[in-house]
Amino acid sequence: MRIVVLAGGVGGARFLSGVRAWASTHQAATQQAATQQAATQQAPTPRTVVTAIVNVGDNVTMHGLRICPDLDTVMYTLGGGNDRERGWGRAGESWVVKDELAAYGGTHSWFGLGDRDLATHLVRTRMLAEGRTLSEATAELCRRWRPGIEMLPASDDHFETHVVTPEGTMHFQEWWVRHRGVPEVVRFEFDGAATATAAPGVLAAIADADLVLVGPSNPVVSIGPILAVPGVRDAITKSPARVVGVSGIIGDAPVLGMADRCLRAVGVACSAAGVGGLYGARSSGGLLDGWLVDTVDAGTTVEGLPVRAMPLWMRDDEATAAMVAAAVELAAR
Ligand code: GDP
Ligand code: FO1
Ligand code: CA
Repeated sequence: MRIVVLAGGVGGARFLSGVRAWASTHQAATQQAATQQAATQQAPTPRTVVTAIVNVGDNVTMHGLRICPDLDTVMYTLGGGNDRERGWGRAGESWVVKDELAAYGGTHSWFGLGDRDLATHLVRTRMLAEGRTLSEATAELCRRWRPGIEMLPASDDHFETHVVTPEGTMHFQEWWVRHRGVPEVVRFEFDGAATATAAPGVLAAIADADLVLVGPSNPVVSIGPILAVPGVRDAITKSPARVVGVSGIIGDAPVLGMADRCLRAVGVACSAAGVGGLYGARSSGGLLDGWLVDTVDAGTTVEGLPVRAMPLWMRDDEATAAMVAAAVELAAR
């Protein structure tokens, strides 16, 4: 079974951890079934493969270093090296370089680059300067972290989320981290989206998938930029795979982050119904074949879309794997 997951940072990473857990259980069950059938004993057991297509819109250059927050969050989380409280960055981090930069009165001291995290950006930036692609740099970094899934940046090309505010346009990180998401958002722009192409393997993974999962990541600034990479949305709508989405909004609020502010900016209600409607039913030109909402949102309807309610709090891998199992069931309907 081939599963493709669209993912942003913290929410995407937690969801992927549960997908990986579900896949490992599913693989073991498939293996057991195969060995019980003497006739198929010789044939190789089909593998359960998980491919994450990760948002690159948050990527930013600071101090000449290329920083990819969502890729790193997914990589550190699945590799067991993330800071669980902050969600982003490394566990056991120290901040000597950040303090030293601040002592110089650095212009970018509002962005917290930890000492351990810096090594990742140094390796990536060196590879990019040598002419390697972001996909290649990501694969190299994953040789250390062994996330247990295939991690693909949505695009290797220049692609950045910018925020248009009444005071001017700024990078997404400047809006969210430097200005704490306070400036009013006129609109989000995906700089580079017109000419970017999907990274190697992205469109093929979607075309070959049995199931595409749209994680509970921020629909506007995590999933939105992935779908804005030319060819990606089209590949999903044309894929023979079923497409099931998971709501990151429970009740009338996101579990964490700024999705409420982002949804307001695009005129969509901050609710499971609002986000389900934004993605839309594939049967009527949208993206999804099924939509998972939390039990508090039971009764949610989205035109043309089967909706199932179940607990959507990703407390641990077990709870998240149960969400994945429900998505698989919904896809089989
Ligand atoms: P970011 O890039 O770090 O902002 O992370 P993502 O975009 O991948 O994920 C953020 C989204 O994940 C937010 O809208 C959250 O509401 C959602 N999220 C985080 N934890 C949970 C959870 O336990 N359950 C659900 N359903 N959504 C969650
Ligand atoms: N988020 C913050 O709120 N403050 C920071 O100083 C900060 C630094 C940072 C450094 C590396 C990295 O990979 C992520 C970092 N983040 C920080 C998170 C980043 O802004 C994320 O893109 C957002 O949380 C939304 O995805
Ligand atoms: Ca993000």
